[in-house]
Amino acid sequence: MTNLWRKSRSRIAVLGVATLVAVGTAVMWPHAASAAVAEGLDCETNAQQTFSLTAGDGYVSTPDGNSIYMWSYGDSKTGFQLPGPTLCVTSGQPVTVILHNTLPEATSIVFPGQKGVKANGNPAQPQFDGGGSLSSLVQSAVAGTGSVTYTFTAGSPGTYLYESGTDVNKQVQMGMYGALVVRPAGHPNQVNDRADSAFTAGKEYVFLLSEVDPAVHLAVERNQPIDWTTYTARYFMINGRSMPDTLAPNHASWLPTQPYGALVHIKPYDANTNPLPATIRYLNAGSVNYPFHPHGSDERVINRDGHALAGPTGQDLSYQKYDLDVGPGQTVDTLMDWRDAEAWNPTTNPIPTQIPAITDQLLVGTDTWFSESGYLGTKNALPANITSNNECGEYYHIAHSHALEQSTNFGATFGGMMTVFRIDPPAGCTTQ
Ligand SMILES: [Cu+2]
Repeated sequence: MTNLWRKSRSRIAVLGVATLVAVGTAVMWPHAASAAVAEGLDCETNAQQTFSLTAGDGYVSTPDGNSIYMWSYGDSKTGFQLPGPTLCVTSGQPVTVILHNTLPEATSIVFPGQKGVKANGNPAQPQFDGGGSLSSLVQSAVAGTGSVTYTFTAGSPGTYLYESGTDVNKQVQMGMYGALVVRPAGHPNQVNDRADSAFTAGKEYVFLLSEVDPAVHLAVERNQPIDWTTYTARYFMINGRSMPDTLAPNHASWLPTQPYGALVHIKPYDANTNPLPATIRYLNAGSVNYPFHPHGSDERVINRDGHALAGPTGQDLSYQKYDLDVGPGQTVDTLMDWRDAEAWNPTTNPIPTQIPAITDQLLVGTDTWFSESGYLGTKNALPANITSNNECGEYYHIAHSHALEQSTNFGATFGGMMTVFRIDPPAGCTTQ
């Protein structure tokens, strides 16, 4: 993944992310540590659809050097991670989630959108204390050593949050959330039961969006009261990472508790060689809307909150959208392809591009931060001993929250809820 990472940050450098350049040039990026999936959705799955999660605490890092105390659902075998594992199941099949609690207070899991959830065999339902006040939206596991087993039959195909149902404001802010992907039975490479929701196998991405007010986390870490009247989110995350960490591969060794990257990597549509789109599944675990968009192209919204956008007799109600408003608690599933492949063809779009004079190029070591092509075109000759940032003619588009304060790291632009979409040439990239 070294080249991918280096090339990704190169394009961002063009956009003026000075801190990213500084970080990138100072470090030799190691390869991902034995990652099963280096890019895109990294499912936790098994034939029994039985998962063991441990609610616990740990730290995540932010690109500005901060370290944030968090709570999360870790895989019981591998420990704390943010967000919780992405659980992939098949619609109509039974699911079991065993929650172990190591936190200093009771916690639980709610599965919004799933029907007939049971907790230790009883219907999942709100809990009240002796005074009649709501204590939890669902049966919880007691502090320290408690456990509870949730069971349900996976509902309609799509994407769902799972998150804490206990002291929700605090615990979800602290990081108690994850993604649940429900696949249509017999069609693992469709988003829903409709044939037109098919995507290219492996070109599947989850963007779990969230935010952090570090003051809340510091108060919890120090066992002090939380002052919600001053709540101000300072970090904005995709899959528990902020830009530029969003570009690093899954299981990057330097982000040991933040295993999921958020770089989308696709090829242009081609009727013969690449007829299917990629799918990107958005989830909002935060408290405000996240208006997310990639530059350069729309996405097709095909599912909301785990339901296909279809009329009563199967009419296709999906729609093309540039700016995806993902509301708190909502999920939005999209298809993304790239249709202007003609621009790649130098015989039909022979726009010449010139490499600037060497003195006009920003050179760092043997890298150049200049893309040397203004369109999705062929690769031009480069000066000797120079590594370009589109070595095979690939291209990068930024993708981010258009509420621009959400594209910052503690106020420093650019960062936060931001990543890139990488588009490879139709023939693919042999160098990466
Ligand atoms: Cu934008």
